[in-house]
Amino acid sequence: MTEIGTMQDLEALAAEIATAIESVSSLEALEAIRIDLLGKKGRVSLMMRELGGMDPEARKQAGQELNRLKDRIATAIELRQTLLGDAALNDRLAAEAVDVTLPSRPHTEARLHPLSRTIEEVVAIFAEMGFTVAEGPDIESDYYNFTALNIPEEHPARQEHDTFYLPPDAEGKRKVLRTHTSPVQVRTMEATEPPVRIIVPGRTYRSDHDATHSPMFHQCEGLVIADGIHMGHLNGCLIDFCRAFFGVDGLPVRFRPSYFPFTEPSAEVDIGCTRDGGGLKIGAGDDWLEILGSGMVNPRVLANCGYDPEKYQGFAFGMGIERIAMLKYGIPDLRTFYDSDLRWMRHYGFLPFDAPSVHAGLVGGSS
Ligand code: 2U9
Repeated sequence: MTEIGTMQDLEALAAEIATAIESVSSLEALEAIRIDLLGKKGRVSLMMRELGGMDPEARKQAGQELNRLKDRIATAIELRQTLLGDAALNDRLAAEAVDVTLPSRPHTEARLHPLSRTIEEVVAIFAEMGFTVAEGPDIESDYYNFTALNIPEEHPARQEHDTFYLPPDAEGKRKVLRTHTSPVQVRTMEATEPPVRIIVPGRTYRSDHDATHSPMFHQCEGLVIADGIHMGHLNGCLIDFCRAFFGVDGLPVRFRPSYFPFTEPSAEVDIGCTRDGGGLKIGAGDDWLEILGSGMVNPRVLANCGYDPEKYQGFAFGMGIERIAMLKYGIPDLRTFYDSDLRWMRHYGFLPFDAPSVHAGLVGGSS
């Protein structure tokens, strides 16, 4: 067993330790010194353990001395730790200095396509009126795309739709790329009981390609069915929609008689505008611009879908998304929607977190 040294020995030890601590130049080396002295098997800890074998008077004296030594060592280590820590931080700050004169990183924020934005806007307006969104397949049977909608074989509307047909299956039946989103309404009616209040945005296909037609385009259709629905409901709903979509409170809206096999009577919906020279101004003037097709659902279609036409009535409408997006955002050429041109997207695109809000004639409007 080692003897605890005299007070002079402890003083000498303290001085030696102080020198060692002051001359150490890294935090790691300082930690090694701390373990060597104060760790479980450290020199001072071992000396403390020897106190147990001493007589009480000597133990008291040596204990005080050792505790003082321990405190001095701990204080010296702490002081050195702070100094070395500060120095290390200063070194890092000097090495990692930010050069504020460097040019910024290139701007890579994405944009939302105007078609996606327009669909979001249309859906937001109808959602406010209590509609829910319904979707269905792009590839459809002849029945859902035509027959159920009162467009039988040899009906001239079949030619007007310029349909893309898929190769015939084993039974000789040819599926089609849907020419409108109406099959989704048929499927919804088959699957649910009235009341129905749905909006159906989606891709549609017609074999047509020029400055104002694309073989793939987007439609948004709507359907409302319940007991007692009449043309006044169609009127109010579509006037509110036009005013909210174009953001003009008193926007003139007119209903012009038309024909669709799936609605009877049918009406096309125009909004007031002015055309001066090449320009178009929506909202006022003595000219009209077609926006939507609409009508009361043909009783034959109700019956085809399993609803009793004596009990339920409804209205339906449809619009071309490209067309209303071009009008609202002043996009002159339909074909540019599908060019994937980033400069065009930077110009016509939308910031993705700028969600559409419903305005004019609905929430927050003054009408
Ligand atoms: C069911 C019953 C009725 C949907 C309707 C229109 C009028 C219409 C066109 C607008 C421009 C298509 O994109 S466009 O070429 N659509 O005019 N669509 S009523 O009527 C339905 C649909 C489903 C069961």
